Amino acid sequence: MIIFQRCSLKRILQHAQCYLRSLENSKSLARAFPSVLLHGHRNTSSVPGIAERTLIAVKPDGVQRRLVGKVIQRFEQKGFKLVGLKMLQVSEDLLSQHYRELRTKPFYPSLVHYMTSGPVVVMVWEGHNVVQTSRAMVGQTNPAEARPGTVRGDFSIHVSRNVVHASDSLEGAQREIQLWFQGQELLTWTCCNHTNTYEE
Ligand code: 3AN
Repeated sequence: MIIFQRCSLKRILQHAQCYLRSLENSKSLARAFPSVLLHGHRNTSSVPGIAERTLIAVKPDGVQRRLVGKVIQRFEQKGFKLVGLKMLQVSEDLLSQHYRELRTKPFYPSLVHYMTSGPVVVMVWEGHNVVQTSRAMVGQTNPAEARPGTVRGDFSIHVSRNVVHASDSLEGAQREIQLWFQGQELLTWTCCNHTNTYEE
């Protein structure tokens, strides 16, 4: 009887330890979730880098010229997935963080003036190699050098009014996404035509 009681007590203790371990695991998952949303580095698929994310913004000239739809259409047509979208009037503070590398450039004051002159539409797009591909889709910084077929090549003439912004590296994209978006503003959703975009 005493032996039986010891055995069942041992088993109860083992179950309790197992339960506590699973509780701890789910807590650490919950802690990781917001960062996963911001960085877009989940890998829920066998296709590597499928959840890569980048920041694309239609600047005030693009919004004024009613080019928002055309920019979105290009990214949708390509097959990338929209996971965040908003329109806002940018503050100088946000801009100075966004363009921190350009603060010492002679054109910086006019850049800030132009970027705060009207609303901006900012988006997060997701997909395989999206950072590099979207830079190619957007084209060279100077529209005079941007190839036809790119957004800047097709819709702009001068470097000071080049319609869109696209993150230039994976690290840059992560930094900019965190700067422009709150974690809960980014959605994780499944595209119904996923298998027509990627091979599983
Ligand atoms: P990109 O936007 O292609 O990453 P950056 O980061 O060098 O290029 O420049 C950021 C923004 O600053 C450009 N999109 C453009 O609006 C502006 N800019 C860059 N170079 C000049 C320049 N020489 N004169 C005026 N504006 C410029």
